[in-house]
Amino acid sequence: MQIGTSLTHCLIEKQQAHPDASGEFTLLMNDIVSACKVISSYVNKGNLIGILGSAETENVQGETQKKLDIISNDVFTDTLMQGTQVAALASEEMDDVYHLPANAKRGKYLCVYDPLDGSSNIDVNVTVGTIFSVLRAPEGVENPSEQDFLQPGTTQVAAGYCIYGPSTIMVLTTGEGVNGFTLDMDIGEFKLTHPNITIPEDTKEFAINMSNQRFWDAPVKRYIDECLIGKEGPRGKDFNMRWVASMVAEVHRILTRGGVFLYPIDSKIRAQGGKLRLMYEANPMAMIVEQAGGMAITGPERIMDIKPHKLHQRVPVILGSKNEVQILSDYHKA
Ligand code: P6P
Repeated sequence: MQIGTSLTHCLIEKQQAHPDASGEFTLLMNDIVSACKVISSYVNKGNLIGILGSAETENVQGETQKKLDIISNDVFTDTLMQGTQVAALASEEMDDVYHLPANAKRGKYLCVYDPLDGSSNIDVNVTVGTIFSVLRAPEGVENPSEQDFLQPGTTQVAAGYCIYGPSTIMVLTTGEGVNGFTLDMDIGEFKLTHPNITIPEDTKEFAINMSNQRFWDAPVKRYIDECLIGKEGPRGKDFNMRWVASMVAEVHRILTRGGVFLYPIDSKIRAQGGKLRLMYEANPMAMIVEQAGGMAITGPERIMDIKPHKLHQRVPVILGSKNEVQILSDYHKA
């Protein structure tokens, strides 16, 4: 596909490449794209329309919700429900599975999403994004249950994110590589700008919240210490560090120029299993990273092999440039 091709054209071309395709997935993707365009518009307007700040409510994570968290969740949920391609929905911002109204037409997919990841940054105008994962719904089930969502990452039909930064960029994989599309806001169209994204296998850049250093387990301590020693040490090169506190921004940087992102288990969050959520942060990002030639693990195991046991389950996340993540994998096995 040529640079500048519209996302709509690319989706239809992909459908045509699968003769048995019904067009339902294309419709679902179109709904996701529409929802992200609306969220992008709200994010870009921010305080101009008084939607920044906290909503004085908490989500299931116990996190204070931003007004834009709720607005983004409503936009994504309503757009997909009305698009008739899903049988149920789940979101970081909703405690339970969202069941469609009794008279609503059901589709053959499930979608689980973080409608505005990194939203703690929204009030300080730092990049945020929407993360989504598409799964198959069970056949003949009117209202899929939480159990129906608890599929390992390897079963994802598609995964993607829309990053609301200096540009709004939709990054998407359906299991055949990763492509990025930039929103041309003058005409409201996403255009192919990043075809066949590939993560460099090596890097000199790591991303971790260093304030948690005293809580880390030995393998992560060892790896970060070696990065900080630099070229005089066993890694033989100096490293740079980044931490945006917005996973979408970190992953997008890694897709663009390489790097390794770590939100590992530590003694402070061990009881809850980790910080990031498996179903709508770790799994979709892991599919994208693997499809771009990178690696995504919890430390001891591949993220996409995990059999989920609850909808808002948290896991440790280490992902990025394959050769660096492999070192961390080896350290967890040592
Ligand atoms: P901390 C945002 O809240 C998020 O879920 C990820 O996007 C981000 O990587 C992480 O949490 C930031 O966590 O502990 O640095 O605020």
